Amino acid sequence: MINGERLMIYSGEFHPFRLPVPGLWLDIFQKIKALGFNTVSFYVDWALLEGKQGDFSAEGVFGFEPFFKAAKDAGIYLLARPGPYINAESSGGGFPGWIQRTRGHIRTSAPDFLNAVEGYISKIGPIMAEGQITKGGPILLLQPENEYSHPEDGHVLDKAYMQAVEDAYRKAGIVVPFINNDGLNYGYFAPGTGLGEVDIYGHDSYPLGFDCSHPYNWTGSYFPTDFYAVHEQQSPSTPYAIVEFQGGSFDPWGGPGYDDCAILLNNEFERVYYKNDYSFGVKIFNLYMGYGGTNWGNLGFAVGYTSYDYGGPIKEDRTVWREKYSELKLQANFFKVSPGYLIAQPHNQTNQSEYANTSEINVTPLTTNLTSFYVVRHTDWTSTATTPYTLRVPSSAGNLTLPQLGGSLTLNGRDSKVHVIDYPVGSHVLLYSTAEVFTWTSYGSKTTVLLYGGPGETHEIALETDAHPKIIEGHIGKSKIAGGRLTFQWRVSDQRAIVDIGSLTIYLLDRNSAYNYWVLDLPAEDGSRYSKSDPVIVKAGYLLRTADIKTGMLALTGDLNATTSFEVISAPTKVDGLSFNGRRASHLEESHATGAISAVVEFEVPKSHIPDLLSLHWKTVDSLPEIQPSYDDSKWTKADHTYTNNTETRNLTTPTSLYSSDYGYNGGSLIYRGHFTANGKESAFSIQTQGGEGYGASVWVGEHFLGSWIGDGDESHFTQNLTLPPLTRGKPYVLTVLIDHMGNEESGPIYSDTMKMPRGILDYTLAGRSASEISWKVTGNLGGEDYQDRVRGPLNEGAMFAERQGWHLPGPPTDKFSSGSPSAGVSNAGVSFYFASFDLDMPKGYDIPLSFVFTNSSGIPYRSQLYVNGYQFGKYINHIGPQTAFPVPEGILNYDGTNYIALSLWAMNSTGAKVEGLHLESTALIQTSYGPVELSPMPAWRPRPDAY
Ligand code: IPT
Repeated sequence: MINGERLMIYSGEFHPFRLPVPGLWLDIFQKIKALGFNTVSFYVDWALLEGKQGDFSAEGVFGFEPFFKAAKDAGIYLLARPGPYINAESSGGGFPGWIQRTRGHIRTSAPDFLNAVEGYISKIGPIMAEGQITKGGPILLLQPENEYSHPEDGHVLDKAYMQAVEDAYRKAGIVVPFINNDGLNYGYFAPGTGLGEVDIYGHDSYPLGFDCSHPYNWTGSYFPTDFYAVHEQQSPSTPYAIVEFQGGSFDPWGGPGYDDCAILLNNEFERVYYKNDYSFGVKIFNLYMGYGGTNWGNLGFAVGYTSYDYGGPIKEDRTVWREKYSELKLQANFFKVSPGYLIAQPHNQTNQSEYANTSEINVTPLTTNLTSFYVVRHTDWTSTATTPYTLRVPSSAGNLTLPQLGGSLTLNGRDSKVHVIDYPVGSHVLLYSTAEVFTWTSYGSKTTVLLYGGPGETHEIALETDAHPKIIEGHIGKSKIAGGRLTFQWRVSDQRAIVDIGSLTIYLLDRNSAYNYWVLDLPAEDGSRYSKSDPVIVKAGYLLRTADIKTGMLALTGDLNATTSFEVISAPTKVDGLSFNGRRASHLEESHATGAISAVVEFEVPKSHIPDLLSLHWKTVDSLPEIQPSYDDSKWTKADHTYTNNTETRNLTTPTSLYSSDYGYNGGSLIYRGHFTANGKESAFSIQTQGGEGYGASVWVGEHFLGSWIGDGDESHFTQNLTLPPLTRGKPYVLTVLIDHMGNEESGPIYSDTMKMPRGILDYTLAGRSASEISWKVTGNLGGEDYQDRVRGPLNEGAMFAERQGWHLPGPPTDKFSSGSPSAGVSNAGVSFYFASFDLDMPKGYDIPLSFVFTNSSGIPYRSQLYVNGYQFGKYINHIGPQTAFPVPEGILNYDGTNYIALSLWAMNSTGAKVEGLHLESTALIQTSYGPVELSPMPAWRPRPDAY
């Protein structure tokens, strides 16, 4: 119950830290709200807030107050998931790199780890507490930890740790219920289980897994059939909650790409798998992800690349034209108007042959004293067959075989339906509808119902009435009026039909047309968009965001991608005027038949100019001065610790630790310098490095390039056996090792401590010499955990010279640099940086998302980082991929001013590399009410006197 109202929590996941533009948060919330969802679930990434232990900061793009405000403005509740652990394909699963230095097992009550956790919660807890609904904020629920479920073999869960996390949140002022996210329905921490128990039990489920390379293949997936039965055993007193259900998938380095994930987890997946979840009576339902976003600035874990599009309903560029977005609108709206669902008794999925006339069809009922819901799917849920069936179900009018007027229903391929029996709509009751209910409204004496079906399907409804049907538009098929009951059939086509039956108006739509209808809450009197008040239904096009009615004028806001005809289908009060995005529609039509008003809104193609990147005036600098004899590393960190705490995943095998986190370097890239004096007999150098999946490493002795491990996307560590050139006896030499740090691993299984897998040099041998004869220095980002850029956070910068100088920031001192384009590139192994700036003057009133696109015909091994106004928004690996297009949101890009880009080019073999093609591309042209988008803070370059 929320403020006295019983709600199904219908939620999508969205991570503000993956869209570092607070000015766009409302955009995402509105796009989720427009689906009929009421909630968003979000993680907090500890690693971005406490880059150094005790130095916590949640300001600017990492702030929460604007996130809470945007949620409230949209009328969205929040489920807060602040960790400490989140997983989430984030570096370290959300644990800061310095956690690698704790001695005890992570995710246990080991004192130094718990101390770190309590320190964090003492900071994040009060921030979350301020956002709770009890203080007028949007937060309804809080999830402590995440999937605290999988102990390593030979261990048990440390329940005292879970309890300590909860205690810390309560101490910080959290009063809303705790919900957990069990890593499948194991029943851990359900109410009544003692230490660590939560208020509401919940679990996650990803039945199709995370391999998008066979996007049409559903076999091998698991298909849950017992979720409700298990829930009744585990947590009968709490609403059934799936805290993460699969909404897409992540994709690894070298993977097939997110468009394939969007196919694997498409609208058909939503229909079959989500409806299966409804058959279990799920009441708290969160889809992971609703909007994925971007792993900008090294925040991701090693396995994943920059895009976190996730194949979700809202694409990374914030567009909403994936069909899976529209499908969700049909489903979520149904539950908004079906309160019976919340009290319905789910039935067992087995033994359901009694309801359908064929065993190919599985039917699961949910029943109440009045209404029942029948969830229909193929028994073989992967089936693509077209299966005719009839349904035999009990009703208030006795047992019925549907359809009643002959013929059969059909299930077309990967589909699932919810058929309703004795379903109230206003003061009417549908005896049944085989077509699915999208929504209905009831105002005064008039009730409007929207039903939909798949193309070509036959559907049938019946209701008790004496009224004769009046066809207002289109046509229907067979009908029958007898004994006070009206029954009629129709065949679904893209020609809609409208039927009046007394005070009831029924719209018969095909699914594709239904996608164009929007159900919008009107604000309550106090302006709140949490309004449970009566919505308007409007047929429009691409997106509607908000609706208001004042003195007969319906004011809509939203987005268009084409000239669109608007039609007001239902409104609680009389509407005789219409405005869209503040402009009044001049030519209103009023339908004689329905009384609905309509208007056409023109899409106007704006003038816009997108600069040609490669023809900009580029400047370049060498960014590997470290290999030059004159280079001075006296300010570097000495890698001289003979001891490390970090022995969970391997024992230290070098004389001093060369683990980057032991020296405070936790992301981006790493450079090591190993000093030794030659005896002239060294012939081979072998070195084992570890940077995480997708990483690579290059090694020099002096200026002489020894070789690279270019990486293959899979290996997280590698041993290079390198041949040395003749060295001169008695002469000092420096080995320079550049390692890509791809982010830390996650730490799912408890006691595995995989997050502690070190980054840097694991081991080395200089043939004929003892290891201790090399003395090492190390650097990562300038300052390490005392990071320089407080605005863009602790992980945005790496070890490269130009980064340490801060030249990736806006306005670098390019007058000192030479001219040179990334398309010319370099002819040796090494690192160069390229700088350019350009102005944008994008038209107001439009959303024109832009991507930076690399085009290369060669597979030459190189790595590139793209900085836009100082934010690292791309890590491109030419020979691994798959990502070539890097969306950068407005707000990071200045659409009305100057933009600075910096590009690193790490050529990994001795013949060099070049960026053959790089261009800016717009991925959509949308006329919108949204904007202007406030720029994220983007402080410019200032000299860094301590940089080396
Ligand atoms: C689940 C995590 O809770 C979530 O953070 C994310 O990592 C997701 O997986 C995959 O995208 S864990 C579940 C797959 C066992």
